Amino acid sequence: EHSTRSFNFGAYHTLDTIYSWMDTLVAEHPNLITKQEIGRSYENRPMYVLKFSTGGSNRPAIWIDTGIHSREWVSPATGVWTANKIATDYGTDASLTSLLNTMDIYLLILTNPDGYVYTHSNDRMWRKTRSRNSGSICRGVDPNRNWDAGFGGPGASSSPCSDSYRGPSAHSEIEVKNVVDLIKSHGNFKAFISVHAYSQLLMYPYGYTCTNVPHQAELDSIGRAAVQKLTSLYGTSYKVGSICKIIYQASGGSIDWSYNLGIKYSFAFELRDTGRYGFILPSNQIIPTASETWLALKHIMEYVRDH
Ligand code: ING
Ligand code: ZN
Repeated sequence: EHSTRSFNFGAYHTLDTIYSWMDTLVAEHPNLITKQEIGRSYENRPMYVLKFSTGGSNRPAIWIDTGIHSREWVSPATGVWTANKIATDYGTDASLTSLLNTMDIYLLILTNPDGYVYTHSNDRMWRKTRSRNSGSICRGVDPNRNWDAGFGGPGASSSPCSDSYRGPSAHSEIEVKNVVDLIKSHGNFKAFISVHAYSQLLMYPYGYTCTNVPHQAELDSIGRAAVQKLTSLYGTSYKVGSICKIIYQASGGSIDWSYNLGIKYSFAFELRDTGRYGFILPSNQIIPTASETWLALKHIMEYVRDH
């Protein structure tokens, strides 16, 4: 690809294609976007975060990650579309422009690069990382059960062969540790948004307990307003609630960790659909999914900017 204009946002792409497209996007928007390698995966693939910034130093920032679970292909596909949307709307969309005049956006599109490659080469339904587990022939850890938030509690497995294996210790997965280190060393993230599929949900903490977080009412009302905007585009229905109450108890999740670190505006999306196609969402739904999700993301980001 030699121009982001010729890139097909309505198709699923390999890691190599997404990584080279990122270089094109950065090259076309050098004053807005930089690419930072936050570390390497277990199999030594670089992990690239796109930083959207118009200046300043260590401005308050929004974190968005996609693709933490490798089979949830519409998530990184939405990440790619979203990166392009931010790049093209900056300077024309007044609200996004004002946001980027005071805040930075960090977007990690392929949070689980080894798993993503494996879903293309071996097993389309692979969810976890690809790390070796000592004493087991089964590979991989669920990277959304590996964070230091209720780690080891209910809603995660201690069995390496399980799809929800928590790993031997919190942050054992280098992919998780790389994100933890970046968030902590930056120290000025105001929102942390993790994008999964599928079920059409917008969730806030906690997953490891069904006890309400102190900011439950505020997060719930932000979530409901965000979903109202999402639904306004094509009528897609979403539910809003805490992870534990709306989907299931799950310990060691990323947004519980970010919330407990002090990042109040911590949310997780479950994108389309509700199960008809599930993880194998047809590619003609990528752009509609990303377009409606953008309205919700923008609502959350604008709220964070204004509070
Ligand atoms: N769902 C998420 C999972 O990791 C979730 C739900 C989100 C749990 C955030 C905990 C925190 O199970 C999918 N589809 O992966
Ligand atoms: Zn997931």
